Amino acid sequence: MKIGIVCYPTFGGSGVVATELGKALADNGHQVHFITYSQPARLDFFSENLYYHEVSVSQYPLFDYAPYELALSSKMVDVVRFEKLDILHVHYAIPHASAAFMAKQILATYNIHIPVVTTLHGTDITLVGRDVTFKPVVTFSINQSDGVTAVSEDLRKSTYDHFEIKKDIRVIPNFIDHVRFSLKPKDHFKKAIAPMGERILTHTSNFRKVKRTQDVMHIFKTVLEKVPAKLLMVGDGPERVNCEQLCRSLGICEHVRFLGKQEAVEEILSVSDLFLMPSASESFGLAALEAMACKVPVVSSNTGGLPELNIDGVTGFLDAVGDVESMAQHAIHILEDDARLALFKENALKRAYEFDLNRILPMYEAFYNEVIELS
Ligand code: GMT
Repeated sequence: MKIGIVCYPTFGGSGVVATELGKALADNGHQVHFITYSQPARLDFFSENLYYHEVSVSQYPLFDYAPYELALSSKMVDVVRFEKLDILHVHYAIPHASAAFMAKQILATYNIHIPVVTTLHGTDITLVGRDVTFKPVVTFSINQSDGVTAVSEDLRKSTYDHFEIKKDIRVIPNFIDHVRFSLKPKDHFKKAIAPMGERILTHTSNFRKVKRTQDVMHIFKTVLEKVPAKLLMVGDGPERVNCEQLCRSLGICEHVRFLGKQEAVEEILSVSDLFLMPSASESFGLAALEAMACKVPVVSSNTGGLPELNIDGVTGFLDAVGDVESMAQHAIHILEDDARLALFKENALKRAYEFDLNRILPMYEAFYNEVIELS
């Protein structure tokens, strides 16, 4: 198949899933064309089946806001026509699904039919998409897509609950490439971070409000009272500065390292004993799956799609959003006993294998074929 993939080329979950999917499809012999405004973060190598088309928006003094969506539609038209694509797969509804609708209409004037698959990732439905400024367009463009997928049952339900959707939504969960995300021998790094054999807790995110990064600080402070530990905060974003300040006022800074954005997350996860994800909303929780694939149990909130990934009492624990006391007690329960920790680690890895790339990739391929046949 010749597949066009449209996504945000950033470190965000939807961009990561889109990029990893494209790479895996290319490895499986498909020709994959990425259409984005800059090179996707994890697409910095050559492969004969991978193509990258940059969307550039002309600046003009008249524009306070340059019309990116129009430039994107035009680029989709161009790539579909000249590369003879079989299908367009857009990740994150805003503005990709409506830009694809526009491209599809234009292509029809050239007698070209291009099926469009939209994958809903989370905040495009749960946060941004629900905003009245976007809702009518999001609803329309989802209904106009030839196929729609969501990354969890919960996101599927939430889409039906909050939008008037007539289309079937297929659940295809996030996946993990165990070749990249696996326990790596990084003992020297572990020693440097935790010289006295302290437990290492990790949080990775884009430090947006929805991630409740300050909860991570409160949880860690309570853990520290019972278990010698270190905390690694990976990533960057608007809440980082508040988090750093809280860390200082809680007096725990000597045990906390803010590492900023990191490429080799799997190496940091490889030295970790526990992953914290106290998010206010999380459609799936890809970062938690990445941790589990590196044999790291997860203490998370019980919101959104997290209960579909993290099994309470088995791969970690699930607590109500904001219940930092319970999250801390669960973290201590896992960390204070070597044998218990080892069991949780095994369980986390076993569960991660249920989301192995090789199990999920065929779901997308089958869905593309279905959509092409029916549209
Ligand atoms: O979590 C983020 O802030 C990034 C966001 C995105 O859209 O890029 O991630 C969403 O999509 C991921 C991939 O499908 C999911 O694993 C994340 O759970 C989801 N984030 C939220 O729902 C908050």
